[in-house]
Amino acid sequence: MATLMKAWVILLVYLASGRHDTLARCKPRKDTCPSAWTLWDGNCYKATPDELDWFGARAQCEGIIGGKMATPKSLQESLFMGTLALNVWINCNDIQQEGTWNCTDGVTEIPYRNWFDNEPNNDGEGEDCVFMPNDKGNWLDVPCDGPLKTVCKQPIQP
Ligand SMILES: [Ca+2]
Ligand SMILES: [Ca+2]
Repeated sequence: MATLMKAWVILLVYLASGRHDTLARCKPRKDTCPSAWTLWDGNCYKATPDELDWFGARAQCEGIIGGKMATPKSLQESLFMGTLALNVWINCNDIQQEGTWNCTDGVTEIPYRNWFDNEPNNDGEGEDCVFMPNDKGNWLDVPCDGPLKTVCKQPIQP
């Protein structure tokens, strides 16, 4: 009984102190990204739930998930994306012209490249899509049929 009283006193002191308000105000703002998206450097990110071919993954970002299939602009962004999902498609292909890589975040062209040694090599019957397989952020060209997840990206909401 004494323990219960003590707990009540501690709770009342806590509530009276206003500390709970302070703690609430110190929480990171979550209203900048939609629920279940992760904020990183001014953009919101979310991994797709399903493993699909490259086109299906891109469509899943633009459809049910929202945002655009991401291409990292830096090693830092690649490593961040690796915390959401390993083994992902990124928004790069050389489908239009063999060897000319079209990399985009769905809005602007991305000049950043991080190929593994001896990649891209358009191996076998041709490899036109880009796979980021590990947490080091290196890229390989592979056939576009996967199936793999991807990471979707969108700007923070105003
Ligand atoms: Ca190719
Ligand atoms: Ca390759």
